[in-house]
Amino acid sequence: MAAVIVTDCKLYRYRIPLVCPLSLKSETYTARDGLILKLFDSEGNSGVGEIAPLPGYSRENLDQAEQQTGRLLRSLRDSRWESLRAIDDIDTLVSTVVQTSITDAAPSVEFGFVAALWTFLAARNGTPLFVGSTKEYVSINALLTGDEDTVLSRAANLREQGYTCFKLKVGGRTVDDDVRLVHQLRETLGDRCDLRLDANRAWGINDTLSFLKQVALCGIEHIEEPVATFDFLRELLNCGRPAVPIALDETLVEVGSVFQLEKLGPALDHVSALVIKPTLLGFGRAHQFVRLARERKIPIVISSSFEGPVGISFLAQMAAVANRLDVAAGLGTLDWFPPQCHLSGTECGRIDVRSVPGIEKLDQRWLSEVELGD
Ligand code: OSB
Ligand code: MG
Repeated sequence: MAAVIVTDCKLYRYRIPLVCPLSLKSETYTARDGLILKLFDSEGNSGVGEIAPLPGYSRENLDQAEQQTGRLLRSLRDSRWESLRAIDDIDTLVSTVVQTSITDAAPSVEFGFVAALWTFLAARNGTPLFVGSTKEYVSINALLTGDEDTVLSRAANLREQGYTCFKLKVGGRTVDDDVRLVHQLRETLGDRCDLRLDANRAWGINDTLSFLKQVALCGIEHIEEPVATFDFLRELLNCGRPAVPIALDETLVEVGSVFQLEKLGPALDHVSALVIKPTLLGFGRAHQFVRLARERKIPIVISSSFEGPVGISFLAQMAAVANRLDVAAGLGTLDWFPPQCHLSGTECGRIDVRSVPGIEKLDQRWLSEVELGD
């Protein structure tokens, strides 16, 4: 097999207008900005990856990501991609990437590079992206945000369309209002749908215990990140099995490694799911958390950071192989994007993973090529 696999690359900036405003931490956005990386060989094979730091969540901003990507591409071009030889499985890909400077890049940059390399290799070898994946579809949860009326009417509509898993953001109202909304939502959904909650670390221990007790009979699959700090989390999990199963999301980004997470000690036994966001963690660290979850038989929820269709379709492929059973992925965020960006199946609560759509999902007018220089 030839040692040099990539002969050319292109980098694009995109700005995709959103169909409804996206409120993140302190700001509201009407468009999503990011980068698309494309790799080519001389035989016409190509791979594509998305690099889209999320404002308020990623430590790197888009300008930094773009500069890092340009530097990496130039240094890899100089080494003529010698370090990236024939790679045929995910562990080899990860360990090969670790030998390059890609591994030191910001998480969103590393994730986009791995996706581009991985889709490139699959195209060149004519193999499916993740060999061993037998699923045709991955279920996704609908994300419910906004005021009570919006939440309840959207939930009813999406349930009609075929969604069977829903995730409600809590923590932005009083505890009493959140409790009431969860009960109303359960009534709207009936008892055949899965319902997840996400508090994004809104509460202290007392509010959390009070909330969990009051929704304990609502059949909640899990609640992400109820408490504000790692120490509170350990304390909560050490109170015994919580009234509602607990899932970790921000904690994984904060601790950054399996080693640090294991400092939860026996409290880790009371964690019911890991929500894994590869754009925020980087692919390598996401992969480590996937392995930990598999070892411990904890369900894995591969989740988005509001990537566009290129990023989401790669994440859906990851979700298809992460769990043995179908665990709904947190990939319902294309609802914020124009219909052209939607992936096949998303209209009824799942993503078709038999094909991996690429850059053709993006309108030319949203793209501008970045000059890479010498
Ligand atoms: O709080 O889980 C979150 C997206 C970006 C940043 C933070 C979060 C999210 C999501 C993604 O909720 C969608 C999902 O997990 O269903
Ligand atoms: Mg979350």
